[in-house]
Amino acid sequence: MIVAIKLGGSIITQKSRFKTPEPAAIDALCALIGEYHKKGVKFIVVHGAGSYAHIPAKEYGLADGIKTEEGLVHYASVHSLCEELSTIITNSLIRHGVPAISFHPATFVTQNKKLPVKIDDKLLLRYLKEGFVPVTHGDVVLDKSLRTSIISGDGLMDHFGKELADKLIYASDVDGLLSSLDVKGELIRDVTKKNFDGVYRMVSGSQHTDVTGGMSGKIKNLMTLKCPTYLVNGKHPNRIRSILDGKKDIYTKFTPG
Ligand code: IP8
Repeated sequence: MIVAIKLGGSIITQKSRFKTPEPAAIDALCALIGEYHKKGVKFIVVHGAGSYAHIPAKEYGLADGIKTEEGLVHYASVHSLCEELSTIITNSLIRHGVPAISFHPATFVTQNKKLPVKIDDKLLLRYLKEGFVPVTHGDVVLDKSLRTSIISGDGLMDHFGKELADKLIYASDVDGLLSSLDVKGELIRDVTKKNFDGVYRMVSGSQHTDVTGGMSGKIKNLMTLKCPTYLVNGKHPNRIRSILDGKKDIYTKFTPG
């Protein structure tokens, strides 16, 4: 079974404090990935950029590309921050016995008008086949029209969900998809073709600084994928266990088709 799991920026970092990782959450998630890797699950780990990149990317206006030569330096520094966070994740996975190899989208993805036109993942998939666990993340990338743009980890998850994954798991800081973001918000456990339109209308953007669209951006493509997608609270690793074991628990399952 191939599982693409996204470790959301809101759980692996403190999203409103620049460059602040959450070591306990990172360790717990990487331990869980280690446990199931040893049981034979083939993981592709995707992580968000959290407070490492969202804050400076917004400050420099990188979502709409770079317009000055100074922008090149901003682009490079945001990429470097993404790499820094990726190294933290990769090292944690390695500590848990996972042969994690980091792939940075700036070096294998190109976009046009903020949408991927080429995701050259041949080598990544070769590593997966060899038994490694590829790690990739939201990043800045070259863009045909805008010179540069941003790819969210969600864009990469969509790609793996269209190509080869059997399950997509998004671990964030919420229990799943909620009917509203206020206290009255109730968990929507199942999303199918039947109830999707109504569900989409209910969903508003993330409350945090997020240059790639938050929750509404996330669910848009889920019903076009080849496999189910699960939204789960990553602060409760047991719930991710339930997903991997095929058991019911607190999470939202999207079933396309
Ligand atoms: O946190 C965003 O990736 P995400 C990447 O997965 C940058 O949305 C550079 C802000």
